[in-house]
Amino acid sequence: MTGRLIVFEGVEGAGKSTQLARLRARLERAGVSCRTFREPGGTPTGDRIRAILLDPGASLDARTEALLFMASRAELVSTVIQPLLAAGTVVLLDRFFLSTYAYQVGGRGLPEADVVRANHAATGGLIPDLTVLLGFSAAAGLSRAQQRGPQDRMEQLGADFHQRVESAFSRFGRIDWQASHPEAGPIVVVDASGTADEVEERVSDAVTARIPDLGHSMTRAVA
Ligand code: T5A
Repeated sequence: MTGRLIVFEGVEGAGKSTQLARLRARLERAGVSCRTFREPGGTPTGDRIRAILLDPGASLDARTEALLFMASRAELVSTVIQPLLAAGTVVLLDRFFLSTYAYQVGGRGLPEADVVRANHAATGGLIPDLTVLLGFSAAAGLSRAQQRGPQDRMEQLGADFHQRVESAFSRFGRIDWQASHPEAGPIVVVDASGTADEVEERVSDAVTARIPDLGHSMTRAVA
């Protein structure tokens, strides 16, 4: 089995963490070696950057914010993800650079070309094998996230900001957008409405269709 990078993306509260954990459980039942990480974070330095980025009391310029997300990413990619992929591990990642495109370009309005260039420096050109983009409404996702307790700095940014983020994620699902952004790799949009069990089945089907060897492993484990 070769290493694979599978990314989960979507608006706040879309169910990324829930579905990532469920896919990991399915893969591990199938005997697939698998690790999970989230952005920002995943390394000691990244976790400190995460604390700054999500601190509701922090005031950050939009460019500072974008570069901090990318600094966390650079550390995670070079010290953790690349070695794991080289060792043949399947890496499941909760958010990657499509989040920067959605939040800092779509939401904040930073110039896309600048962000794409800086992001390339952060990732070293690493392209996910598959991005599972959970399609969900920002309003419904925020309401789920709010039920968990106090809002973090990004959640506090208001309905208009999060609507722009949702619109950006919708664009990323389009074939023409993907054709003009080859650095993003293959993206599959999965409807994230319904129960967690229903979404899990859709995610599993999508991964099986796009990465057949992983799908066959999961199917053999169920049979
Ligand atoms: N960000 C991140 C940027 O601005 N730029 C970047 O480059 C990057 C990488 C990260 C923040 O940083 C921003 C985006 C974010 O604002 P985070 O806490 O990691 O912060 O944020 P989220 O990824 O949004 O985490 P959430 O936990 O809010 O969302 P998830 O992971 O999508 O949702 P999940 O699975 O935790 O589920 C949320 C709740 O809904 C329930 C769960 O049990 C949970 O309570 N749930 C369901 N309920 C009913 N039906 C279902 N199908 C359900 N699925 C889950």
